Amino acid sequence: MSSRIPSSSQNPPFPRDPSLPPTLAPRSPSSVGLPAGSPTAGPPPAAPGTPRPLLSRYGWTEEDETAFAARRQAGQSPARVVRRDRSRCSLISEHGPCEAEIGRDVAVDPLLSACTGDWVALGAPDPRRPATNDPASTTVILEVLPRHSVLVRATVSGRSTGQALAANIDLVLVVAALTEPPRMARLERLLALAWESGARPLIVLTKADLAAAGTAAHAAWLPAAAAAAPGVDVLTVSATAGLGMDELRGELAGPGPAGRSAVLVGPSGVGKSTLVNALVGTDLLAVGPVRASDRKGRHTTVRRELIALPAGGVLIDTPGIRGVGLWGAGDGIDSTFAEITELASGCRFTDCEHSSEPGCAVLAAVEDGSLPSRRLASYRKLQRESTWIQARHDARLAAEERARWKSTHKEMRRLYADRERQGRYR
Ligand SMILES: Nc1nc2c(ncn2[C@@H]2O[C@H](COP(=O)(O)OP(=O)(O)OP(=O)(O)O)[C@@H](O)[C@H]2O)c(=O)[nH]1
Ligand SMILES: [Mg+2]
Ligand SMILES: [Zn+2]
Repeated sequence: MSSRIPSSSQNPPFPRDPSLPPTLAPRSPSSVGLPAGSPTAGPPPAAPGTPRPLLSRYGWTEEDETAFAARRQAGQSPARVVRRDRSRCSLISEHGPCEAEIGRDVAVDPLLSACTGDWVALGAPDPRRPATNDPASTTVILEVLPRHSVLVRATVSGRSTGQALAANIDLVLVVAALTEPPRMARLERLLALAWESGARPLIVLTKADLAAAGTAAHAAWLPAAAAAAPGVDVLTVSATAGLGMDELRGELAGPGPAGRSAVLVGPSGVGKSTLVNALVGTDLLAVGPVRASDRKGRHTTVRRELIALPAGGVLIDTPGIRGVGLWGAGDGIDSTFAEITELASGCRFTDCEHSSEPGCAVLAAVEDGSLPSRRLASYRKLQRESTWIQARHDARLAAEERARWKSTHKEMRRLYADRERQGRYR
């Protein structure tokens, strides 16, 4: 299996030394940005239909390889985005880690442009661009391949567009610390985003060594998580004491040989990077202390980064979120509030808003105490936000469409005026 991977010290076969993060591995000209099939780019590409051994560790499957066949024939090669920095990405290619610029044909929209976890097609740079001495410029990202899932939030800048945070993930680990009181609304918001991504959410409660079973903090969390996230599994872990870590490892390794791709989301200081370090078995990522006064973190992690785990699977660490805006989370909200969606099917009106309509099964459930009114309020709040974001997005699209028409119109008028002038002077 590893026979296809060059075994020089610059290009170690997998499994690599876990202390060597993909992005910090030593690089040589032969491992940096060379298109597949070039004389110094390592072994010749395998026959179409054969997944690359290194890439399969990152989730590349036989089906992906088959779908890539035409691109491979055109001299392109697949790679996964480990980290995105402005106009370039750190990647894992079939020959090891490399870097590449994002090509001009890749969309600039933060929803569609390359993000951590994306699979991309690498190829020769645009012939229109002047050559440089930078080895990373020998290959560019030509295209972002279709995603099977993507975690999206509304952009922080308040522009009415979404921002892709992590792509091609199987699991969203919604992380919270047992040392803090449960915040149901935040949990519900993150779960709505997680469900909307197309991946499965999993709640991970950290720092179990500081709030062991039987303590008040621990006792408050489990019913809270169950109420905020019906049908979502909850794992209680301690990275420092090793509690629950085998279970987490098992979730990430998954049933298949490639393992699962997961992303960590949650506020600063809950121990996301500490979890990665514990799973990798070394201090790969920086971790920061929490403030003694309010136990808040200090936003130690500043980038989204994908890390391969020795026991299988890959994990994307993310900076702690301050606030996260919903983006197109209609179905995600329905999944998060599954019991309300279920009740709503019994409402008299199909478009019931569960506010004051007669024959509303949801209000009846609040009335008889089987549905907490807090839960309905939270559902309505997220619904309103989602509708508002959608309306703003639609308004932006409409404005862009108008602007496009205006400029086409202008262009046409200029064209007719030119023709008329030419006709007159002919
Ligand atoms: N006792 C104990 N402390 C932990 C555990 N996990 C994390 N910590 C501590 O919590 C603090 C924050 O951990 P980080 O891993 O930096 O948290 P983070 O979620 O990555 O934070 P940001 O990068 O700021 O988003 C550090 O002081 C860790 O040592 C744990 O299981 N038990
Ligand atoms: Mg961190
Ligand atoms: Zn209703």
